[in-house]
Amino acid sequence: MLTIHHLNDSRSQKIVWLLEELETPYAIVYHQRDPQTLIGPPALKALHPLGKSPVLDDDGQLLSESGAITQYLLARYGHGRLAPDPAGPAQMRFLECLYFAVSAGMNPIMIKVYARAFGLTDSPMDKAATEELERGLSYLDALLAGNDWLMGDVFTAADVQMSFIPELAREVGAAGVHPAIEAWQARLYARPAFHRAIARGGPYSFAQPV
Ligand SMILES: N[C@@H](CCC(=O)N[C@@H](CS)C(=O)NCC(=O)O)C(=O)O
Repeated sequence: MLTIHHLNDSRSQKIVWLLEELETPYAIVYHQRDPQTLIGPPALKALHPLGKSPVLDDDGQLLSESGAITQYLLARYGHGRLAPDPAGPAQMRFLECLYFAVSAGMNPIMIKVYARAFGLTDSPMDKAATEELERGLSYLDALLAGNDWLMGDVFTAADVQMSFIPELAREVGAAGVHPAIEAWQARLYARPAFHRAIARGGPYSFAQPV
């Protein structure tokens, strides 16, 4: 049995969404952020040494890290769906997107989150992070220009994972103007599985569904 440990208003929403796209049965254990600090609750810290959400429980085995969870779900429950042929030409771009969404794409966002928390907004570090984030968003915008989805005309798990980057960029006040990203977001938020995931996962303030 699959269980997802889900923290409100967090990237674990992407895993709930992926599970809805895969139409795989799953249960949710809900965790709530501290309203002041936004930190996850002690139960989440006790669950896994990394103490972060999401955590996937598959028959008692725990997996942290949303990128790893995505790859695991695709390999174990995807049956070829929501991913390109691993031996085909789209695999390089797919892997790049999956990893960018949890590493280089998130790094400047997290720097800006910490800059805000520690009163360092507009510091040289914060400005450097804004520039780096803009470089990533411009790349994403270029990938999407003329395409419905990151892999072209096929929706994949990379679209789900990557959707967090422009959402968080907006949250830290550095989304810029990127028409292809905005058009892609409208397509993402129109997906029935996205709405089912919101219904099950709870309110998600980072998206502005159309
Ligand atoms: N690289 C990890 C990051 C996980 C992460 O930072 N999760 C945040 C929510 S988006 C969290 O658990 N925050 C609560 C806390 O740090 O206590 C992933 O992609 O899963």
